[in-house]
This record gives sequence, structure tokens and C-alpha cells, in this order.
Amino acid sequence: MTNTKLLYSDPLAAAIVAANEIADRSKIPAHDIALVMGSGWVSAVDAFGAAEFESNAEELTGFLPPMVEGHSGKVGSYVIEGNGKKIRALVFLGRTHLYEGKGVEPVVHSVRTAVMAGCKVVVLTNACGAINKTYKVGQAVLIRDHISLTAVSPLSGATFVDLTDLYSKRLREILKKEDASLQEGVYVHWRGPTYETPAEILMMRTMGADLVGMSTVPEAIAAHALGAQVLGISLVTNAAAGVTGQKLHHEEVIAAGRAAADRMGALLNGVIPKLL
Ligand code: 8IG
Repeated sequence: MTNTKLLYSDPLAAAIVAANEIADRSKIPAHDIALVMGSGWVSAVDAFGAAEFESNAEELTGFLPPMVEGHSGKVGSYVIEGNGKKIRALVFLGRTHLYEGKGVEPVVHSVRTAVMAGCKVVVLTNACGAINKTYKVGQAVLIRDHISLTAVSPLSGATFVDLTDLYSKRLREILKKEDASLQEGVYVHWRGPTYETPAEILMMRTMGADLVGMSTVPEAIAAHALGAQVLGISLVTNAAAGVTGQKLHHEEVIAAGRAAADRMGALLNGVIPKLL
């Protein structure tokens, strides 16, 4: 149950408890890969077939109830076969964001739980705005690197973690082999819940950023710090502020995600066995 006291006092202990709850309830002792499905990605799991186990995330230790439309707040276990392998995937439908104001611990609890459940690879998906003017709505972009404009780390103390290969080059190469049209970009983490001003988007472009969103970065850092390999995939759902002159609406994000879900599901389903 939502034991947030433990989440804030000892986040890794909370992740171990949640991982054990998943193992006990699902009767699946360990998982191989985790996927966090952001806005617009949730129905991509239909490509994985039926879940062998499913729970509302809030029934597990440390998970908050969902807040954003398009995020269902469920966790499911799927078997994905291919390449002569049978992969156990732990899939989080929805995530917690910094803009919810609960701090960084709930934001990274899913990925910590996943690593404690055995996952060696963590796939982080999101919907984002395009700063790079060559990107089109509906396009998936591999995250090559990030710029944290929140400067919020999930780590505390004298833990100086190298982030040179945070978004695994090995995993990106496998994705590009699977789909040669995939491009790579630099993702900026913005706290939100407000979108950027046009001046802020110009600043980000000048800094070398291609994509902007309100997630993924703390999770990538937390997963990497625990030894998992990280793959980040952004679905472009809108041009960033000031690029087209149009205002930004969450509904267009949901609609663009819905339109791309089948394609994204097929991409993930085909490539997952090759990542491990
Ligand atoms: I979807 O344009 C989505 N998420 N910060 N800016 C920021 N986050 C986003 C955007 C965007 N689009």
C-alpha cells in the first residue's frame, strides 16, 4: 500500500519492498526489462498482448495515485518473445512528474522498483515538444543526451556518478538498426507545469537542445546510478512554444500519441528481445 513514509525516509528500501510485492503477487520472481510509458505511449502496450499480471500502481508500496489524463497508473508484466528469447517486461503505464510537487522520490520510484525487480535495461518513453524545427509531430526521436534545466538530481550525498554514456550508445544503435529513420536528439528537462515561453525555447535551441519535456531525466539518472542501461525515446507531439505561433494544449499531445501508438508499440515489440 502507498507507504510514502518509507519512500521519503529510505527510498531504496521502499523500492525493494515494492519489487517484492510485485514478485509475490505476480508469482514472477524477476523481470528483465522495464518500460515506463509516458503520455501518448500507454496504448502502445497493446502490441505486447495480454498482461500476465496487472495492478494499480498505488496498491504497491511508495506509489502515488495518478494525476495526469492519459496516464493510467498501472503496472503490468508482459512476456515478449523474439530472437529465440522470452523476455519478461515490467511495464509502468504512467509516471509521476516533478511538477506534481511531491519531490523527486516518487518520480524515480518506478525505475528503482524495476531495477530491484531484476531489470537490467530501462526504456523511458515520453511525449515532448520539438525545439528542432526539422522534427515532425508523430516522429519518435532517440534521446542521445540531456540538459537538466531543473538541476534536480534523485541522488544525494557524495555519489559522483558519471553520465557520459547515460543514454546507452549500444541500445541506440540497436534501435537505429531496427528503424533507420530514427534520429537522435538532446532532451531538455523542464519542471513545468507551465510550458516554456518562446524566449526560453530560443535559449534552449541556442544551448543545443532538440526536444523539451517534463520527465525522463531524473528516472534516467536513478536507473543508471543503480547500474541499469537506459534507452530514452521521445514522441514529438507538438512544436515547442513560438515555433509555429500556435498555443500548446494537452489535448493535442494525447491525440498525437493516440495516432502514433500502434507504430510505437510495433517498434518496441520488435526491438525489445534484441536489447538484452
Ligand atoms: I507533450 O512543448 C510536451 N511536453 N516543457 N514543453 C515541455 N513539455 C512538453 C512539451 C513542451 N510538450
